[in-house]
Amino acid sequence: MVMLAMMVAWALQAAAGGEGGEVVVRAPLPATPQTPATMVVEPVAMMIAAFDADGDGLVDRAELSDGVRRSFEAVDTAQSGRLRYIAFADWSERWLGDRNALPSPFEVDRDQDDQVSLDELQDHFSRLFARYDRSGDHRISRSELLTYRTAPIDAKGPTAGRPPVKPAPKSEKKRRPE
Ligand SMILES: [Ca+2]
Ligand SMILES: [Ca+2]
Repeated sequence: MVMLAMMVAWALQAAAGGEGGEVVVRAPLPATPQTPATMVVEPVAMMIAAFDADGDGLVDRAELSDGVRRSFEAVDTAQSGRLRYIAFADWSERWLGDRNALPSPFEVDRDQDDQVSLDELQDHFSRLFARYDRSGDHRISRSELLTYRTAPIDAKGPTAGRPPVKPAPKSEKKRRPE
């Protein structure tokens, strides 16, 4: 009984920070200047990065086309060779993270038959490859997949205006008919 009382007393003392101990209250660290997140990765760039099959951190064209084909076949479970727009949205959600991520099916479906074929998808990614491969060494590095944002997100998204050709007009507000 005495032992228990001593233990309780010791526990209370310990909880109080010890005899004569100072209770140190740490203030939050001084606020550091907020730096805007200027390095971002577009959904399609995330997908391309994941195509690196041999783990060298670079994506070459063979890895790209293999990866595109695998992504297509994973969604085209009926092996029809075509994705209707709903199926394309499934493809987008699975590989780009969102049904509305770019590229849109309208961009990819070049012959506008309301279906995206594997060839059309390969063709689109081939053009993306050429755009991302800024150094022209036929491999895409992670640094080439980064996007540096110094301005608000361009509504045109990842497949347009990279790199910016000209400064965007200050205001893109819709003009109302007078
Ligand atoms: Ca690689
Ligand atoms: Ca098509």
